[in-house]
Amino acid sequence: MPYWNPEIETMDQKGLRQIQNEKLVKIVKYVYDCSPFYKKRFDEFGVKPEDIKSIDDIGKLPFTFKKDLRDTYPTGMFCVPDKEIVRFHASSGTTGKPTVVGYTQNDLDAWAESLARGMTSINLGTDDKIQVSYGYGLFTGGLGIHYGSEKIGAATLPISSGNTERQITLMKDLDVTAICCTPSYFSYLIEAADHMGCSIKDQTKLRVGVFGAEPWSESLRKRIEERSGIKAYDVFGTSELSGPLFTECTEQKGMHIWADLFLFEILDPETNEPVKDGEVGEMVVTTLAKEALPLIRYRVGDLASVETAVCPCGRTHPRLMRLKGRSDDMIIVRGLNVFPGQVEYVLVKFPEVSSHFMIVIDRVGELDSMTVQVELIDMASDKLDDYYKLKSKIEHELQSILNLHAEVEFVSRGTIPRSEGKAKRVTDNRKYQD
Ligand code: DLL
Repeated sequence: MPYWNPEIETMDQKGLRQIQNEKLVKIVKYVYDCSPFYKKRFDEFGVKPEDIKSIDDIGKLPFTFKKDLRDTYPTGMFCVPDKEIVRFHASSGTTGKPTVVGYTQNDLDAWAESLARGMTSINLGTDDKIQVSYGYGLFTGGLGIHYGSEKIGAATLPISSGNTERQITLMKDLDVTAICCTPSYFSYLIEAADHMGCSIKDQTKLRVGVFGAEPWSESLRKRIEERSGIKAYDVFGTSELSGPLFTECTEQKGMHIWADLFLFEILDPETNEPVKDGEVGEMVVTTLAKEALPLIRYRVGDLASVETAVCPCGRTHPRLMRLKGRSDDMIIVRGLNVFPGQVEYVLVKFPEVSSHFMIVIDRVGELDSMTVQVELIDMASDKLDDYYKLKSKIEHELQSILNLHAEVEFVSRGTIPRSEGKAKRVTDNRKYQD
Protein backbone atom coordinates (compact mmCIF):
# COMPACT_ATOMS: atom_id res chain seq x y z
CA MET A 1 0.00 0.00 0.00
CA PRO A 2 1.84 3.14 -1.12
CA TYR A 3 1.86 6.34 0.98
CA TRP A 4 3.23 9.73 0.01
CA ASN A 5 3.86 10.83 3.59
CA PRO A 6 3.48 7.66 5.69
CA GLU A 7 4.37 9.26 9.00
CA ILE A 8 1.56 11.79 8.85
CA GLU A 9 -0.97 9.70 6.88
CA THR A 10 -0.91 6.81 9.35
CA MET A 11 -0.20 8.76 12.53
CA ASP A 12 -2.30 7.58 15.46
CA GLN A 13 -5.41 9.70 15.99
CA LYS A 14 -4.20 10.99 19.35
CA GLY A 15 -1.10 12.38 17.67
CA LEU A 16 -3.19 13.96 14.92
CA ARG A 17 -5.41 15.59 17.51
CA GLN A 18 -2.37 17.02 19.21
CA ILE A 19 -1.21 18.54 15.92
CA GLN A 20 -4.68 20.02 15.39
CA ASN A 21 -4.70 21.51 18.89
CA GLU A 22 -1.36 23.20 18.35
CA LYS A 23 -2.15 24.44 14.86
CA LEU A 24 -5.57 25.79 15.81
CA VAL A 25 -4.15 27.84 18.67
CA LYS A 26 -1.47 29.17 16.31
CA ILE A 27 -3.77 30.03 13.38
CA VAL A 28 -6.31 31.80 15.60
CA LYS A 29 -3.60 34.06 16.99
CA TYR A 30 -2.19 34.56 13.49
CA VAL A 31 -5.46 35.73 11.92
CA TYR A 32 -6.22 37.97 14.89
CA ASP A 33 -2.83 39.64 14.62
CA CYS A 34 -2.59 39.83 10.82
CA SER A 35 -6.08 40.58 9.56
CA PRO A 36 -8.19 43.57 10.64
CA PHE A 37 -11.20 41.63 9.33
CA TYR A 38 -10.66 38.79 11.77
CA LYS A 39 -9.74 41.08 14.66
CA LYS A 40 -13.01 42.93 14.22
CA ARG A 41 -15.04 39.73 13.82
CA PHE A 42 -13.49 38.18 16.95
CA ASP A 43 -13.86 41.39 18.98
CA GLU A 44 -17.52 41.73 18.01
CA PHE A 45 -18.06 38.11 18.99
CA GLY A 46 -16.29 38.66 22.31
CA VAL A 47 -13.57 36.08 21.82
CA LYS A 48 -9.83 36.51 22.22
CA PRO A 49 -7.11 34.21 20.84
CA GLU A 50 -6.20 33.23 24.46
CA ASP A 51 -9.68 31.68 24.85
CA ILE A 52 -8.76 28.99 22.32
CA LYS A 53 -6.64 26.32 23.98
CA SER A 54 -7.56 23.24 21.94
CA ILE A 55 -9.95 22.07 19.23
CA ASP A 56 -12.56 21.54 21.96
CA ASP A 57 -12.84 25.35 22.03
CA ILE A 58 -13.66 25.67 18.33
CA GLY A 59 -17.33 26.42 19.13
CA LYS A 60 -16.24 29.66 20.80
CA LEU A 61 -15.14 31.08 17.44
CA PRO A 62 -17.42 32.98 15.04
CA PHE A 63 -18.29 31.58 11.60
CA THR A 64 -17.13 33.04 8.29
CA PHE A 65 -19.12 32.98 5.06
CA LYS A 66 -18.72 33.37 1.31
CA LYS A 67 -20.46 36.70 1.79
CA ASP A 68 -17.48 37.87 3.88
CA LEU A 69 -15.17 37.22 0.94
CA ARG A 70 -17.49 39.20 -1.33
CA ASP A 71 -17.91 42.05 1.15
CA THR A 72 -14.15 42.38 1.53
CA TYR A 73 -13.45 42.00 -2.21
CA PRO A 74 -10.81 41.64 -3.45
CA THR A 75 -8.27 40.93 -0.68
CA GLY A 76 -9.75 42.31 2.54
CA MET A 77 -9.48 38.97 4.37
CA PHE A 78 -5.89 38.29 3.36
CA CYS A 79 -3.33 37.93 6.14
CA VAL A 80 -0.14 38.63 4.18
CA PRO A 81 1.13 41.64 2.23
CA ASP A 82 0.79 41.53 -1.57
CA LYS A 83 4.48 40.78 -2.06
CA GLU A 84 4.06 37.38 -0.43
CA ILE A 85 1.28 36.34 -2.82
CA VAL A 86 2.48 34.14 -5.67
CA ARG A 87 -0.86 33.11 -7.22
CA PHE A 88 -4.47 34.23 -7.43
CA HIS A 89 -7.53 32.24 -8.37
CA ALA A 90 -11.03 33.67 -8.55
CA SER A 91 -14.59 32.46 -8.85
CA SER A 92 -16.89 33.67 -11.60
CA GLY A 93 -18.93 35.84 -9.17
CA THR A 94 -22.63 36.52 -9.04
CA THR A 95 -23.03 40.09 -10.14
CA GLY A 96 -19.65 40.58 -11.67
CA LYS A 97 -17.91 40.54 -8.25
CA PRO A 98 -15.86 37.36 -7.98
CA THR A 99 -14.34 35.96 -4.83
CA VAL A 100 -10.57 36.10 -4.98
CA VAL A 101 -8.28 33.55 -3.34
CA GLY A 102 -4.57 34.24 -2.85
CA TYR A 103 -1.72 31.82 -2.17
CA THR A 104 1.76 32.12 -0.73
CA GLN A 105 4.41 29.66 -1.92
CA ASN A 106 3.79 27.61 1.25
CA ASP A 107 0.07 27.55 0.44
CA LEU A 108 0.78 26.18 -3.04
CA ASP A 109 3.16 23.60 -1.58
CA ALA A 110 0.58 22.42 0.96
CA TRP A 111 -2.08 22.21 -1.76
CA ALA A 112 0.17 20.08 -3.97
CA GLU A 113 1.14 17.96 -0.94
CA SER A 114 -2.51 17.28 -0.19
CA LEU A 115 -3.09 16.07 -3.75
CA ALA A 116 0.18 14.14 -3.87
CA ARG A 117 -1.00 12.14 -0.83
CA GLY A 118 -4.38 11.49 -2.48
CA MET A 119 -2.99 10.62 -5.90
CA THR A 120 -0.48 8.23 -4.35
CA SER A 121 -3.31 6.60 -2.42
CA ILE A 122 -4.92 5.59 -5.74
CA ASN A 123 -1.66 4.12 -6.98
CA LEU A 124 -0.68 6.98 -9.26
CA GLY A 125 3.03 7.71 -9.57
CA THR A 126 6.01 8.07 -11.86
CA ASP A 127 4.76 5.38 -14.24
CA ASP A 128 1.61 7.34 -14.96
CA LYS A 129 0.61 9.81 -17.63
CA ILE A 130 -2.09 12.08 -16.28
CA GLN A 131 -4.42 14.00 -18.56
CA VAL A 132 -5.63 17.10 -16.71
CA SER A 133 -8.95 17.92 -18.34
CA TYR A 134 -10.25 20.30 -15.67
CA GLY A 135 -10.25 23.89 -16.84
CA TYR A 136 -6.99 25.80 -16.43
CA GLY A 137 -7.03 29.48 -15.52
CA LEU A 138 -8.86 31.18 -12.69
CA PHE A 139 -10.73 27.94 -11.93
CA THR A 140 -8.69 25.89 -9.47
CA GLY A 141 -9.29 22.46 -11.02
CA GLY A 142 -6.66 22.45 -13.76
CA LEU A 143 -3.68 24.05 -12.05
CA GLY A 144 -4.48 22.38 -8.72
CA ILE A 145 -4.37 18.85 -10.09
CA HIS A 146 -1.47 19.81 -12.34
CA TYR A 147 0.86 20.58 -9.44
CA GLY A 148 -0.22 17.46 -7.55
CA SER A 149 0.49 15.39 -10.62
CA GLU A 150 3.94 16.90 -11.15
CA LYS A 151 4.77 16.50 -7.46
CA ILE A 152 4.29 12.73 -7.65
CA GLY A 153 6.45 12.67 -10.76
CA ALA A 154 3.74 11.66 -13.21
CA ALA A 155 3.93 12.86 -16.80
CA THR A 156 1.35 15.63 -16.86
CA LEU A 157 -0.73 16.53 -19.91
CA PRO A 158 -2.19 20.00 -19.29
CA ILE A 159 -4.89 19.79 -21.94
CA SER A 160 -7.60 21.66 -19.96
CA SER A 161 -11.27 21.07 -20.76
CA GLY A 162 -12.91 21.07 -24.19
CA ASN A 163 -11.66 20.07 -27.63
CA THR A 164 -13.04 16.60 -27.18
CA GLU A 165 -11.58 14.94 -30.27
CA ARG A 166 -8.08 16.02 -29.32
CA GLN A 167 -8.64 14.72 -25.78
CA ILE A 168 -9.34 11.26 -27.14
CA THR A 169 -6.62 11.30 -29.78
CA LEU A 170 -3.92 12.28 -27.27
CA MET A 171 -5.24 9.89 -24.62
CA LYS A 172 -4.81 7.09 -27.14
CA ASP A 173 -1.58 8.18 -28.83
CA LEU A 174 0.28 9.04 -25.61
CA ASP A 175 -0.93 5.97 -23.69
CA VAL A 176 -2.48 8.14 -21.00
CA THR A 177 -3.20 6.14 -17.83
CA ALA A 178 -5.28 8.59 -15.77
CA ILE A 179 -7.68 11.43 -16.44
CA CYS A 180 -8.92 14.17 -14.13
CA CYS A 181 -12.13 16.04 -15.06
CA THR A 182 -15.74 16.39 -14.03
CA PRO A 183 -17.66 13.10 -14.06
CA SER A 184 -20.14 14.53 -16.56
CA TYR A 185 -17.36 15.51 -18.95
CA PHE A 186 -15.82 12.06 -18.73
CA SER A 187 -19.19 10.46 -19.46
CA TYR A 188 -19.36 12.67 -22.52
CA LEU A 189 -15.82 11.66 -23.52
CA ILE A 190 -16.83 7.98 -23.44
CA GLU A 191 -19.71 8.76 -25.79
CA ALA A 192 -17.62 10.95 -28.06
CA ALA A 193 -14.88 8.33 -28.25
CA ASP A 194 -17.47 5.75 -29.32
CA HIS A 195 -18.58 8.08 -32.10
CA MET A 196 -14.97 8.38 -33.23
CA GLY A 197 -14.78 4.60 -33.38
CA CYS A 198 -12.45 4.44 -30.37
CA SER A 199 -13.35 2.38 -27.32
CA ILE A 200 -11.74 3.86 -24.20
CA LYS A 201 -12.08 0.44 -22.59
CA ASP A 202 -10.37 -1.58 -25.33
CA GLN A 203 -8.19 0.85 -27.22
CA THR A 204 -6.59 3.06 -24.57
CA LYS A 205 -4.38 2.47 -21.51
CA LEU A 206 -6.63 4.56 -19.26
CA ARG A 207 -7.05 2.90 -15.85
CA VAL A 208 -7.92 5.66 -13.38
CA GLY A 209 -10.23 8.69 -13.30
CA VAL A 210 -10.23 11.43 -10.64
CA PHE A 211 -13.65 13.02 -10.83
CA GLY A 212 -15.15 15.91 -8.88
CA ALA A 213 -16.11 19.59 -8.87
CA GLU A 214 -19.78 18.61 -9.09
CA PRO A 215 -22.16 16.17 -7.40
CA TRP A 216 -22.25 12.63 -8.73
CA SER A 217 -23.63 9.32 -7.54
CA GLU A 218 -22.56 5.75 -6.89
CA SER A 219 -24.65 4.65 -9.86
CA LEU A 220 -22.79 7.03 -12.14
CA ARG A 221 -19.52 5.68 -10.76
CA LYS A 222 -20.66 2.14 -11.61
CA ARG A 223 -21.73 3.13 -15.10
CA ILE A 224 -18.47 4.96 -15.79
CA GLU A 225 -16.40 2.03 -14.50
CA GLU A 226 -18.33 -0.51 -16.54
CA ARG A 227 -18.30 1.48 -19.74
CA SER A 228 -14.68 2.60 -19.65
CA GLY A 229 -13.01 -0.20 -17.71
CA ILE A 230 -11.30 2.28 -15.35
CA LYS A 231 -11.44 2.85 -11.58
CA ALA A 232 -13.32 6.08 -10.88
CA TYR A 233 -12.39 8.08 -7.76
CA ASP A 234 -14.08 11.03 -6.12
CA VAL A 235 -12.17 14.25 -5.39
CA PHE A 236 -13.45 17.19 -3.37
CA GLY A 237 -12.41 20.75 -2.73
CA THR A 238 -13.53 24.32 -3.10
CA SER A 239 -11.69 27.36 -4.37
CA GLU A 240 -11.83 29.08 -0.98
CA LEU A 241 -10.04 26.15 0.68
CA SER A 242 -7.46 26.11 -2.19
CA GLY A 243 -9.13 23.99 -4.91
CA PRO A 244 -9.31 20.22 -5.37
CA LEU A 245 -7.82 18.76 -2.19
CA PHE A 246 -9.10 15.39 -0.99
CA THR A 247 -9.44 12.16 -2.95
CA GLU A 248 -10.63 8.70 -2.14
CA CYS A 249 -8.07 5.93 -1.77
CA THR A 250 -8.31 2.57 -3.54
CA GLU A 251 -10.81 1.42 -0.88
CA GLN A 252 -13.34 3.95 -2.26
CA LYS A 253 -14.67 4.48 1.26
CA GLY A 254 -14.70 8.27 1.41
CA MET A 255 -12.21 11.04 0.70
CA HIS A 256 -9.34 11.44 3.15
CA ILE A 257 -9.43 14.86 4.76
CA TRP A 258 -5.86 15.73 5.79
CA ALA A 259 -6.35 16.57 9.42
CA ASP A 260 -2.95 18.23 9.84
CA LEU A 261 -4.09 20.84 7.27
CA PHE A 262 -7.85 21.17 7.79
CA LEU A 263 -10.26 20.89 10.69
CA PHE A 264 -13.72 19.79 9.59
CA GLU A 265 -16.89 20.20 11.60
CA ILE A 266 -20.22 18.78 10.48
CA LEU A 267 -22.97 20.80 12.13
CA ASP A 268 -26.71 20.62 12.40
CA PRO A 269 -27.67 23.70 10.32
CA GLU A 270 -30.52 24.55 12.71
CA THR A 271 -28.69 24.35 16.03
CA ASN A 272 -25.06 24.72 14.86
CA GLU A 273 -24.23 21.79 17.14
CA PRO A 274 -22.00 18.96 15.86
CA VAL A 275 -23.90 15.96 14.50
CA LYS A 276 -22.85 12.39 15.38
CA ASP A 277 -20.07 10.64 13.47
CA GLY A 278 -21.42 9.60 10.06
CA GLU A 279 -24.51 11.82 10.18
CA VAL A 280 -25.24 14.42 7.52
CA GLY A 281 -24.89 18.08 8.38
CA GLU A 282 -23.39 21.30 7.08
CA MET A 283 -19.69 21.31 6.41
CA VAL A 284 -17.74 23.96 8.31
CA VAL A 285 -14.00 24.10 7.74
CA THR A 286 -11.07 25.76 9.49
CA THR A 287 -7.79 25.88 7.59
CA LEU A 288 -4.92 24.98 9.92
CA ALA A 289 -1.97 25.87 7.74
CA LYS A 290 -2.99 28.42 5.12
CA GLU A 291 -1.05 31.68 5.22
CA ALA A 292 -2.53 34.07 2.63
CA LEU A 293 -6.21 33.45 3.22
CA PRO A 294 -6.82 31.34 6.31
CA LEU A 295 -10.49 30.60 6.92
CA ILE A 296 -11.92 30.16 10.37
CA ARG A 297 -15.12 28.09 10.71
CA TYR A 298 -15.96 28.73 7.07
CA ARG A 299 -19.45 27.63 6.11
CA VAL A 300 -18.76 25.93 2.80
CA GLY A 301 -22.45 25.42 2.04
CA ASP A 302 -22.20 21.69 1.35
CA LEU A 303 -24.15 19.02 3.17
CA ALA A 304 -22.02 16.02 3.96
CA SER A 305 -21.00 13.44 6.52
CA VAL A 306 -17.62 12.51 7.92
CA GLU A 307 -16.50 9.17 9.33
CA THR A 308 -13.59 9.03 11.71
CA ALA A 309 -12.88 5.28 11.92
CA VAL A 310 -9.47 4.32 10.55
CA CYS A 311 -9.71 3.39 6.86
CA PRO A 312 -8.81 -0.19 5.86
CA CYS A 313 -5.97 1.40 3.83
CA GLY A 314 -4.31 2.33 7.13
CA ARG A 315 -4.85 6.07 6.87
CA THR A 316 -6.07 7.53 10.14
CA HIS A 317 -7.49 10.84 8.91
CA PRO A 318 -11.26 11.43 8.80
CA ARG A 319 -13.13 10.50 5.63
CA LEU A 320 -15.56 12.76 3.83
CA MET A 321 -18.39 10.68 2.42
CA ARG A 322 -20.11 11.41 -0.88
CA LEU A 323 -21.67 14.88 -0.77
CA LYS A 324 -25.39 15.16 -0.21
CA GLY A 325 -26.14 18.56 -1.76
CA ARG A 326 -25.87 22.20 -0.84
CA SER A 327 -27.55 24.37 1.73
CA ASP A 328 -27.55 27.50 -0.46
CA ASP A 329 -28.90 28.22 -3.91
CA MET A 330 -25.73 27.53 -5.87
CA ILE A 331 -26.07 24.93 -8.62
CA ILE A 332 -23.28 23.24 -10.47
CA VAL A 333 -23.64 22.85 -14.22
CA ARG A 334 -20.86 21.11 -16.14
CA GLY A 335 -18.61 21.67 -13.15
CA LEU A 336 -19.23 25.42 -13.09
CA ASN A 337 -20.92 27.24 -10.24
CA VAL A 338 -24.11 29.01 -11.22
CA PHE A 339 -26.15 31.23 -8.94
CA PRO A 340 -29.71 32.15 -9.91
CA GLY A 341 -28.73 35.74 -9.03
CA GLN A 342 -26.41 35.79 -12.04
CA VAL A 343 -29.31 34.98 -14.35
CA GLU A 344 -31.47 37.61 -12.71
CA TYR A 345 -28.67 40.15 -13.15
CA VAL A 346 -28.70 39.54 -16.90
CA LEU A 347 -32.46 39.46 -17.35
CA VAL A 348 -33.15 42.75 -15.62
CA LYS A 349 -31.15 44.44 -18.34
CA PHE A 350 -33.84 43.48 -20.89
CA PRO A 351 -37.10 45.44 -20.59
CA GLU A 352 -38.78 43.00 -22.99
CA VAL A 353 -38.81 40.24 -20.34
CA SER A 354 -40.15 39.97 -16.78
CA SER A 355 -38.02 39.30 -13.72
CA HIS A 356 -39.69 35.92 -13.26
CA PHE A 357 -37.63 33.10 -14.64
CA MET A 358 -36.94 29.42 -14.18
CA ILE A 359 -33.62 27.67 -14.72
CA VAL A 360 -34.14 24.12 -15.97
CA ILE A 361 -31.20 21.75 -15.75
CA ASP A 362 -31.26 18.46 -17.61
CA ARG A 363 -28.91 15.71 -18.64
CA VAL A 364 -28.82 15.41 -22.41
CA GLY A 365 -26.96 12.19 -23.13
CA GLU A 366 -24.19 12.48 -20.57
CA LEU A 367 -23.86 16.25 -20.50
CA ASP A 368 -25.68 18.88 -18.43
CA SER A 369 -27.85 21.32 -20.33
CA MET A 370 -29.27 24.55 -18.99
CA THR A 371 -32.39 26.32 -20.22
CA VAL A 372 -33.66 29.61 -18.87
CA GLN A 373 -37.41 30.05 -19.23
CA VAL A 374 -38.21 33.72 -19.51
CA GLU A 375 -41.53 35.54 -19.66
CA LEU A 376 -41.97 37.96 -22.54
CA ILE A 377 -43.81 41.07 -21.41
CA ASP A 378 -43.09 43.91 -23.74
CA MET A 379 -42.35 42.87 -27.27
CA ALA A 380 -43.49 45.62 -29.62
CA SER A 381 -42.62 43.64 -32.73
CA ASP A 382 -44.42 40.52 -33.88
CA LYS A 383 -41.68 39.58 -36.34
CA LEU A 384 -40.17 36.18 -35.66
CA ASP A 385 -36.79 37.57 -36.59
CA ASP A 386 -36.91 40.03 -33.68
CA TYR A 387 -37.66 37.25 -31.23
CA TYR A 388 -34.60 35.36 -32.41
CA LYS A 389 -32.45 38.49 -32.14
CA LEU A 390 -33.60 39.07 -28.54
CA LYS A 391 -33.09 35.40 -27.68
CA SER A 392 -29.54 35.39 -28.96
CA LYS A 393 -28.74 38.73 -27.27
CA ILE A 394 -29.84 37.34 -23.88
CA GLU A 395 -27.99 34.06 -24.51
CA HIS A 396 -24.84 36.00 -25.35
CA GLU A 397 -25.05 38.02 -22.11
CA LEU A 398 -25.69 34.86 -20.09
CA GLN A 399 -22.69 33.17 -21.68
CA SER A 400 -20.40 36.03 -20.75
CA ILE A 401 -21.53 36.02 -17.11
CA LEU A 402 -21.85 32.26 -16.59
CA ASN A 403 -19.09 31.04 -18.86
CA LEU A 404 -21.42 28.44 -20.27
CA HIS A 405 -24.17 28.27 -22.86
CA ALA A 406 -27.73 28.54 -21.59
CA GLU A 407 -30.64 28.22 -23.99
CA VAL A 408 -33.31 30.91 -23.60
CA GLU A 409 -36.91 29.75 -23.97
CA PHE A 410 -39.66 32.39 -24.11
CA VAL A 411 -42.87 31.55 -22.29
CA SER A 412 -46.00 33.66 -21.99
CA ARG A 413 -46.65 36.04 -19.14
CA GLY A 414 -47.83 34.39 -15.94
CA THR A 415 -46.43 30.96 -16.82
CA ILE A 416 -43.59 30.92 -14.26
CA PRO A 417 -45.00 29.96 -10.83
CA ARG A 418 -45.04 32.92 -8.39
CA SER A 419 -43.96 32.29 -4.84
CA GLU A 420 -44.86 33.97 -1.58
CA GLY A 421 -41.71 32.89 0.15
CA LYS A 422 -38.32 32.09 -1.26
CA ALA A 423 -38.69 31.92 -5.04
CA LYS A 424 -37.93 28.56 -6.60
CA ARG A 425 -35.69 29.48 -9.49
CA VAL A 426 -34.30 26.09 -10.38
CA THR A 427 -35.76 22.84 -11.67
CA ASP A 428 -32.99 20.31 -11.57
CA ASN A 429 -33.99 17.19 -13.49
CA ARG A 430 -30.65 15.45 -13.04
CA LYS A 431 -30.55 12.42 -10.80
CA TYR A 432 -27.43 12.29 -8.64
CA GLN A 433 -28.34 10.46 -5.51
CA ASP A 434 -28.92 6.75 -5.69
O1 DLL B 1 -14.93 22.82 -7.85
C1 DLL B 1 -12.71 22.69 -6.87
C2 DLL B 1 -12.53 21.36 -7.51
C3 DLL B 1 -11.93 21.26 -8.74
C4 DLL B 1 -12.92 20.21 -6.83
C5 DLL B 1 -11.73 20.02 -9.33
C6 DLL B 1 -12.71 18.96 -7.39
C7 DLL B 1 -12.12 18.87 -8.63
P1 DLL B 1 -15.43 25.52 -6.66
O2 DLL B 1 -15.60 25.92 -8.09
O3 DLL B 1 -15.21 26.58 -5.65
O4 DLL B 1 -14.20 24.55 -6.52
O5 DLL B 1 -16.71 24.67 -6.27
C8 DLL B 1 -16.79 24.07 -5.01
O6 DLL B 1 -18.21 22.30 -5.87
O7 DLL B 1 -18.56 23.46 -2.52
C9 DLL B 1 -19.24 21.53 -3.89
O8 DLL B 1 -20.54 22.07 -3.83
C10 DLL B 1 -18.89 21.18 -5.33
N1 DLL B 1 -18.01 20.00 -5.40
C11 DLL B 1 -16.68 19.97 -5.56
N2 DLL B 1 -16.24 18.68 -5.58
C12 DLL B 1 -17.34 17.90 -5.40
C13 DLL B 1 -17.55 16.48 -5.30
C14 DLL B 1 -14.07 23.33 -7.15
N3 DLL B 1 -16.56 15.60 -5.39
C15 DLL B 1 -18.10 23.33 -4.87
N4 DLL B 1 -18.84 16.07 -5.08
C16 DLL B 1 -18.21 22.59 -3.56
C17 DLL B 1 -19.86 16.95 -4.98
C18 DLL B 1 -18.47 18.75 -5.27
N5 DLL B 1 -19.71 18.27 -5.07
